[in-house]
Amino acid sequence: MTKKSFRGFEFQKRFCYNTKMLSCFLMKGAFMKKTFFWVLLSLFVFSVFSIVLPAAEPVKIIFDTDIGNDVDDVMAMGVIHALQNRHECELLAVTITKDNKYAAPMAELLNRFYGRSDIPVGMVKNGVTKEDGRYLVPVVEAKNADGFPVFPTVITPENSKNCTDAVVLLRKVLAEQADRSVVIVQVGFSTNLAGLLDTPGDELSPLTGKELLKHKVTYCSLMAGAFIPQLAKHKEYNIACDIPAARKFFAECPCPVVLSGYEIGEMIQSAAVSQQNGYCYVKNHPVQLAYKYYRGLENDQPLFDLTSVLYAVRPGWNYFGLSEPGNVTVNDDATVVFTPSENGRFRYLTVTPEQVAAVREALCHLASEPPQKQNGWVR
Ligand SMILES: [Ca+2]
Repeated sequence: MTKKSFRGFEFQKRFCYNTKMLSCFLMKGAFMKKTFFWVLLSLFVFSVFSIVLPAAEPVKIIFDTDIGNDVDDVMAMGVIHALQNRHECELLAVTITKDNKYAAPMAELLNRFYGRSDIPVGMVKNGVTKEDGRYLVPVVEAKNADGFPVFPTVITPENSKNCTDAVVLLRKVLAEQADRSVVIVQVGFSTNLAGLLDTPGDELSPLTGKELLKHKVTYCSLMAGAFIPQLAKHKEYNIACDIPAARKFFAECPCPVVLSGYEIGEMIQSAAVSQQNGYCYVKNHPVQLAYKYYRGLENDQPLFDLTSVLYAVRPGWNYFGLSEPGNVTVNDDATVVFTPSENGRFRYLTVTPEQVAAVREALCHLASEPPQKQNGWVR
């Protein structure tokens, strides 16, 4: 190659390079413009939808429980706390229908374990099922090798009789909430809610208990009754333990009620393997310990109460089907009768085999999810 042809080649090469750079620059500019356009459009759409579709508010829950009888109440509290970690619900209060001095410490112990020791706990007055049951005493009284409690609590078996009356706490919490903003999850007896129905207006609220239920509560999610023909004679425990309260509540409750019947929990059982392995992120886990004393870690457990929590917080997730509306009457022998009615306030849950699998998976994960924060009281 001559010097001249080399220069010509160099010029050609440089020209090509400059042209390439220029086209790159122009393309980059176009790309930048395009990107900028899409960013602007996304921001616009986002801001419009932020105004039109505000973020879903957490579901405000009151958890009314006979904690200390079956262990599913304990697991249900684990589910509530896991859903609160996701900002899907807010636990306003726990009200207890098991009249035992270890029940309120157990509820506080769980709230404290999940970092929410300030949630108020109310105790039933003159309630039923006074016996200790299988797990309350060994969990509440659990001690470390140094003799200190594994799960220290402010409410103790000795002072739990001084807890706020559950009916008073229901009135107080409901009075403080906006209209139609609360879901009551009742997974024990109807003692407290029947008591609430009887209350007149007072210094907490001019509204009667019935009016508080009507105005403040969106609906009640109950684990109670049985709704398949094969269980027509079944005397479901939550009804049978306080039949007068159930009859009163079912007859007079002014707000809608969704029922998880006995058949739902029976169909949806936790896997024992979840209990054996899912809770091992901490040396002493109160849910696992209660399960061990009640059911034994090698055994499966029906997830009765957990289904009522799941429906209350995620009603639109297609975990369950719903019956047609109707009315429910409670017979003297604790059996229930559902009568379809267009204007009925009651519906009950149904499940397909596919839904059983999905609900079991969701509940096993949620019940065993680690707390987001701990307050250092678990040793
Ligand atoms: Ca229960």
